Amino acid sequence: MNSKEKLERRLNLGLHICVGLDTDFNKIPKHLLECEDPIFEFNRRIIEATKVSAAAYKLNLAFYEKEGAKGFTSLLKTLEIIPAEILTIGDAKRGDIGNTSAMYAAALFDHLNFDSCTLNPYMGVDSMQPFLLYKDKLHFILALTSNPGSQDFEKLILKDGKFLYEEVIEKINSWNQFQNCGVVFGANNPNELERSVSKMKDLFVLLPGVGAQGGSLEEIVKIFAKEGSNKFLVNISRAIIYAGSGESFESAVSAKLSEYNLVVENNL
Ligand code: OMP
Repeated sequence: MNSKEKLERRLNLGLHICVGLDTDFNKIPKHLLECEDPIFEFNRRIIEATKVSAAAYKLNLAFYEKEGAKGFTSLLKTLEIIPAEILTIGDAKRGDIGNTSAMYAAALFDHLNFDSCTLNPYMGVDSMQPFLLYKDKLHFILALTSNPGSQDFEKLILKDGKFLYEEVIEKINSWNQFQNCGVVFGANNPNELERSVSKMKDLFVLLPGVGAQGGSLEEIVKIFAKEGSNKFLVNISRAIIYAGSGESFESAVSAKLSEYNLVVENNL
């Protein structure tokens, strides 16, 4: 099963929430700190509590790199226990000159064996190509991000009146010859999403920004439902993984995911 098939299977089951394993050592419940590898143990319990109804898992590499060599071990161990049928996203927003991008791609796909990644398109097509040549993987490329600074460049208006992020979406469509491209679109930009959704119908859309960043899941789902598209994946990290505290935090985590899944179901 390639990455696209993995994702499609879950989306076709009505599962659209990607659990973000952005594990911050300082936020791990105290009773796990005695374990040999608290980050891995926290992730293991989150995965157990969510694997039936998560659409995917996104691991932002920053949270693991921050812990040095130990963090890298936690990352590898976590990837080993994610069920093979669930899409994994390596979020490192890569993109560099071609030969460097080839190394980044090999690290994410050959070594870590992620199913997909996030990419920053600022350096243009040759910085994306080494990734896109991994035809069986999925590549989520930043268009309009969820942070306030998205105004600085992504919202610049080009000579033809288009926003820069709209031009990026056009480019991503032209780079999608192997049907292995996706777009990253901040969930807290519903008006812009409404304008762009029809231009992304051949692309999987990864939407971070619900939960801690305040985006409305309901609004997002309604926009895709109106468009008749189910190619969307909403990433939620902090609001799910830190939903509980204390010894039985897992039950709060699984309840939170069910709550979000219900919002999706009610608005599709
Ligand atoms: P929470 O705000 O805790 O749900 O985490 C959001 C996750 O999505 C983090 O890993 C961010 O790095 C990532 N993200 C954004 O928040 N905004 C974006 O525009 C793009 C991403 C991303 O590429 O995943």
